[in-house]
Amino acid sequence: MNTAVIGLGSNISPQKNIKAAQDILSKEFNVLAESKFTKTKPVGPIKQPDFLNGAVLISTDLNQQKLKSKLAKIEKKLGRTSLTHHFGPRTIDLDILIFNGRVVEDDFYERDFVRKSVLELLPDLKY
Ligand code: PH2
Ligand code: MG
Repeated sequence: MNTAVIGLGSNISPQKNIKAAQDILSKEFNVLAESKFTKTKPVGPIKQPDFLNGAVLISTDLNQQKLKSKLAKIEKKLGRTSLTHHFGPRTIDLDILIFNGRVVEDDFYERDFVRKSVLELLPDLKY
């Protein structure tokens, strides 16, 4: 069994889309804990609305690669398209931040709000 922290972010109807993503994640995975969700200023070069960001801790039998493709399917279901700009607005973004206690996403180091959500779920994480 593996554990993972998934980061959630949205700045298109964020309340609605974060709620929808939480509901799907709860159905599809064993959700062990959820962080607080907070409004954050957009990171990156594009002028766009504020985001709602947070994270959930799950356990899963899927390996990291399979988990990633399952998250991509959920993103698609929630209206994300391949045209979504790397830094642009999005209905939902689901990223694996931590897999089995290892940081696997640079946003953890680069974005304070990401690190804060993760440490809320895994206060003893070594990084
Ligand atoms: N995601 C982005 C680009 N900028 N800014 C905030 N505050 N939160 C995000 O989740 C975010 C962002 C692209 O993934
Ligand atoms: Mg992202």
